[in-house]
Amino acid sequence: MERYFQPEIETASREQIKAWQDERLVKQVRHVWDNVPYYRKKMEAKGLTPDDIRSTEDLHKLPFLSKDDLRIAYPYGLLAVPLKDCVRIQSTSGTTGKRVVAFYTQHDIDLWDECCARAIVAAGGTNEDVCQVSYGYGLFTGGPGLNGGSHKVGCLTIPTSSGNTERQIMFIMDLHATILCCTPSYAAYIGETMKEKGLTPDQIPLKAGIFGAEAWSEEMRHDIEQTLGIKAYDIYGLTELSGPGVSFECSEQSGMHINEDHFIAEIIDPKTGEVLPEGATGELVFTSITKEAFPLLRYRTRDICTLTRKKCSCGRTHVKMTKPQGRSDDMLIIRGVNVFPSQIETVLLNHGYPANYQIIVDRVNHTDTLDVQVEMTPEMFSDNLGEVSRRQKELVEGLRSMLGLTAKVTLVAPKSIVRSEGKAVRVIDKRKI
Ligand code: DLL
Repeated sequence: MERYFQPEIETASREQIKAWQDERLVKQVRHVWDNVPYYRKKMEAKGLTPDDIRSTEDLHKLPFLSKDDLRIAYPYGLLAVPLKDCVRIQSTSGTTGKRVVAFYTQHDIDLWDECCARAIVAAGGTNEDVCQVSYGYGLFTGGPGLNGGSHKVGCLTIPTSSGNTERQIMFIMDLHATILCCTPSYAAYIGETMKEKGLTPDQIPLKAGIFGAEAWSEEMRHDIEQTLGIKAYDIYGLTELSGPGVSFECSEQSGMHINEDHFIAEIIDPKTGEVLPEGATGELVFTSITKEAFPLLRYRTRDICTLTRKKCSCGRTHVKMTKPQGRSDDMLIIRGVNVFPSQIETVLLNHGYPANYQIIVDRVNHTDTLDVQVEMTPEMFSDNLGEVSRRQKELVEGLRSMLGLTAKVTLVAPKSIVRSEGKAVRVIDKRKI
């Protein structure tokens, strides 16, 4: 039977969810107008006052916020409460420029922990579970977020943080960890290392994994589930909105429920900013309606995905988002063709390769080059050059039919691509350097 952390919220009627959103949005806009001069100026520039926002139907009138705004307002410019009311910051590295610094009141942390608790319960967690949190702790939100959620559920929490894989495995085995929380690339690495030690899925006490913070494909999910003998659940979030737990997967494992009592989601056309209808693919935009310290209105995530309100078999009524299919700013344009790293990953996994690869893009004689370095499994590794060349050709063909582009494929020895204990570095774009 499906269990919920907060059943009255997670299975509330659509009317109830809309009523919460309407009321909280109006209150939040007033809070931001009164306390954040930066945002007030942006509203004034559009000729808006809080009176113009009476319900979620008026949301589209508000200006967007982007990472650039966060940079300009760094560090305190978007803070909406006195500093004495804040108890924590978390931070994330931007691709360029200043780090993002997000602030929390104690109330903000409590709500964030609840969002993560919902994810853990959706993955089958109860107070009988032993939950190992192998996301990084510190400024990164992964460790603190899942740690807080695990406490709320009442799991025995093992705060290993990331790294030291031998010790991770020792704790999983010795303390009988049943839930593992980390990035999917680290989960794959832990699984690979356990396999090398001769541990079979039935010897591993884990039953579920809560993996997010980076893109991962269905094929990678399948591999991790097989190696560790678990069910692997996706979790999504971003520092600007709190951290992990903005949305999470349920037993249906087909998209992530957005915690709509805290976040209003919209999909927009990334080029024009126009709001797109349900079912359309575009950039995800969030408005946080319960955050006190760092409320963001219409924040552009750059993540590309689709929303659906189709009834979910788990009983939750909150809207679902697909796995982000890429980022509008991470999309590579190679010889004029849009390429998402996830497409390349899908081809590799479909051909039986592990998700250990690196994509190197360069420009030689004014032409873009795409070099995909792929690690072989120990079983594939061979001295037979003919065999290696056959495999390479097969992948070049697979990539051509997925991308419509010719890539160079280099097969490399097992374990020769550096492993990540946090988010994996998949793309090296030398054109920008
Ligand atoms: O990655 C928060 C998090 C921690 C989520 C642990 C899940 C688990 P940031 O470092 O600010 O926060 O990065 C946010 O990571 O805009 C997405 O592009 C990407 N991302 C997060 N979760 C997923 C996911 C955390 N499940 C950025 N699938 C977001 C794909 C994800 N991409």
